[in-house]
Amino acid sequence: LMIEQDIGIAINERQLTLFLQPIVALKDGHIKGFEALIRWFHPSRGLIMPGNFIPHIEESDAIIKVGNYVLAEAVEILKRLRLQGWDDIYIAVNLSAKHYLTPGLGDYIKRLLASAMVPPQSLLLEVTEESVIEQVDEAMEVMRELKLLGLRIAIDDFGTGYSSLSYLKQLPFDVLKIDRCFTAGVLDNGADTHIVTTVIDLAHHLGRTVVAEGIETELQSEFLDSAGCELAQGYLYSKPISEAKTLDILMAIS
Ligand code: G
Ligand code: G
Ligand code: MN
Ligand code: NA
Repeated sequence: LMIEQDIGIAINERQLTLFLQPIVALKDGHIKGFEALIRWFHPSRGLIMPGNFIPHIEESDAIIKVGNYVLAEAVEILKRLRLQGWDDIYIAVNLSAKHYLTPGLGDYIKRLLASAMVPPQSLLLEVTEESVIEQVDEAMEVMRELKLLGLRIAIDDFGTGYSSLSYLKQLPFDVLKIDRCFTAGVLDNGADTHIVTTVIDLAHHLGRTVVAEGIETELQSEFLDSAGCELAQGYLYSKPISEAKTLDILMAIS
């Protein structure tokens, strides 16, 4: 496939960039972290969004290359943030199932963090329900290894996969991200209202933190805060932005 060769070039020529979307505390609006979302600035095809290339490489080794690049870039951004005094901001990185289950991931991340002198708590790894449910024993082992390193783990797009509550109870993740297909209707769809409040309560009973995704209105934000949700992300606060812009935002609010 053309795209796989292009990916190698894209990495070498640094055509891949991380945009960052703020994740804010609902109680006071403070930025706690950023989700890293990849962008491909292709010299002839222009901007390619992740939805238009990640799915094409997800089963190939190219996804490992991209994932390792994203992890390295995220750690570099964390290092730069720390140099400017932002040492308690975290970055969340999306990991594909194949990459998550590839041996050596923990060692790779450990080396990146050590050489940048960034603490493991600053990195949050987002994995989808699917990655952990399809090979649950392997996934559990990887999760334990990553947790031992001090990394934090989030289950992304929660509610869209085939999550079983028994797995949810067993897996040692830290953060649950409620997919925006539920938060979108939280104020006008009775079923979504109940799903969202129930998921928040369930996560809290298991000792996890909740991030609501896709928050677009003040009313959604107020509802989630009153439902006990700690963190939120969405266009209400900010779109994904460049690293330079994140620094502007952080300066403006401090
Ligand atoms: O940035 P955008 O809103 O287009 O993101 C679309 C989807 O692409 C996200 O839901 C996310 O799952 C995926 N994605 C974005 N960046 C990355 C990345 O660095 N690695 C992987 N595996 N997926 C990503
Ligand atoms: O799948 P994942 O949750 O990793 O990716 C987040 C995706 O959701 C990105 O493509 C991002 O651009 C998009 N997104 C982030 N905030 C909002 C929002 O408030 N509304 C909508 N419609 N999309 C959002
Ligand atoms: Mn995500
Ligand atoms: Na999501």
